[in-house]
Amino acid sequence: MTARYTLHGFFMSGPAYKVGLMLTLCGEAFDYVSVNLREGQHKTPEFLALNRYGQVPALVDTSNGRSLCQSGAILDYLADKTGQFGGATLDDRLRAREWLFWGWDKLDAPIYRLRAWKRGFRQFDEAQVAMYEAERKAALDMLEKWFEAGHVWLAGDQPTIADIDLFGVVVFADESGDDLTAYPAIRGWMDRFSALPHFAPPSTLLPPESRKAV
Ligand SMILES: N[C@@H](CCC(=O)N[C@@H](CS)C(=O)NCC(=O)O)C(=O)O
Repeated sequence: MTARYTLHGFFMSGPAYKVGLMLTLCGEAFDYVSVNLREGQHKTPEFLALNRYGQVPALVDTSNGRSLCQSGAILDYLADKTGQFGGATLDDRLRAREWLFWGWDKLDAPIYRLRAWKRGFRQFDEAQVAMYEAERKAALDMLEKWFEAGHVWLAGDQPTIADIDLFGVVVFADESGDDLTAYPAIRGWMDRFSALPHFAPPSTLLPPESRKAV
């Protein structure tokens, strides 16, 4: 089977998971190419031709030869191409994108960086760790308040790319610090999200090795 999309990612990458999650929730089978960050495969000329920033994920749309990078931009592109998860109304679309930009600013950095620090991939001094821990708490508090207020999803009454994007961060929260016991409303949203058709966790979507679409 020839898949329309090829995702280049790494098995531990949160941003690559977001893209794999979007594809799978949209019912799009995709070929997966494992880019070994530990061996520097993301800095080779071949990979830089796909993603000038030298980062995973990169997504190739074989129907038109486009290679796309930056997970938020890729989610936006896939929403456009599939007609799914973009937001039902203009207000929902705007709200979804507000959450995307907020996420990159406030949520992704502390959670991904603390996770990398805990796994020994990045080194921070005590003051930096304390700063990320405070940022992590502030961002999770913000999300908790949103769902505590009775919102079912982040933008409108259906899941959008905002939910996909932020789920792709919060799913790693327990690896970045305490589990989410103190955040029942976030956990409720995660349960709703995990019950969506075709949902798959990071371990299933991003294997350590490359694989063809099935
Ligand atoms: N803003 C980027 C972040 C991507 C990113 O941080 N990727 C990491 C892996 S999780 C990476 O490739 N790191 C290697 C590097 O930056 O050199 C996106 O959303 O795609």
